Amino acid sequence: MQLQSDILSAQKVVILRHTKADYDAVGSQFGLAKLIAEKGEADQIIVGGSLPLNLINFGWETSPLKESDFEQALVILLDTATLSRIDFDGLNASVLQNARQIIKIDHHPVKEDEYPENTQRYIDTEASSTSEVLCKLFEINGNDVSLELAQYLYTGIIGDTGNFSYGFSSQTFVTTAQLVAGHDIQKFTDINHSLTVSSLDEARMKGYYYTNMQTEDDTAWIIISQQVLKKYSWSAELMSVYVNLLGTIEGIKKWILCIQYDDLSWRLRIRSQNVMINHLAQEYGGGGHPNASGIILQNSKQVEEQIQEIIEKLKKIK
Ligand SMILES: [Mn+2]
Repeated sequence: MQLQSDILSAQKVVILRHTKADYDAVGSQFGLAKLIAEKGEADQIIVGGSLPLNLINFGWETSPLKESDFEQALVILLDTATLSRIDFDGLNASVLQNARQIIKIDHHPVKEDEYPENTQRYIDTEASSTSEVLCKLFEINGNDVSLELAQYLYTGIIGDTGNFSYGFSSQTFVTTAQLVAGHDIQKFTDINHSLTVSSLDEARMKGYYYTNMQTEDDTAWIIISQQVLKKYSWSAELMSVYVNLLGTIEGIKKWILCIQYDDLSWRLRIRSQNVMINHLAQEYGGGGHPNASGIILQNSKQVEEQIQEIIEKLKKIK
């Protein structure tokens, strides 16, 4: 097929994916880079985008992007429904104007993707993950590729299916079986394990959530001040990663994390299972999606009262 040969014959390739990268974003990105390195002709393969704190220790690496990277390049955009979510590493999407060719590969269904008109799209909404899309597109067989390549794509598949607990089809198993063929299976079970373990510090953060969260009916909340963060030397940013732990308690349908940053301002993250909570965020100058919204409150004498007021209002949302 033309698409595969365009990718494998390109001399200069830039591979990007969405911001707040997850395992599929990064797994498909590095998996494709490795595939091009092993089977393609490129002498320049550029892999960009910042990595979230919880993925940094996973052995992935990206390089800072420059505008000149895009000149005459084949740019491949992975796992990202809309262009505005692409991680250009601080650059503007206008750098795409210098690209020789643009290809989008994804598994998310979307009507309007904002991508440039000349973008070639390959979207397989039946696939569990972009990593699975790549496996199918290139008919990847583990016997013909390195262990490292197979591990990247495997990580993407188990990332988006939560270790095969949702969002997969029978084809996902066929594709995955072919992907791991010929390699020591222990190298893949090691990945399953590494995705479920956390550092001692992270485990203690989660423990803090479970110990200190409060609940009433279907609402859960936790308030974490700078005082607490300083006491344990935790960052507000990393601590916020676990906001959805509040939603893992039986019967909880909406929850809020109120956390204080270094500059003493408060970020309130409101989440819900199926009730709409964004109007509450809007009421306080915040915003977001129906099930995930945020509010920023500057530090003041009234801030604690304000937080309590917001929690009370959240409890009443049905
Ligand atoms: Mn994905």
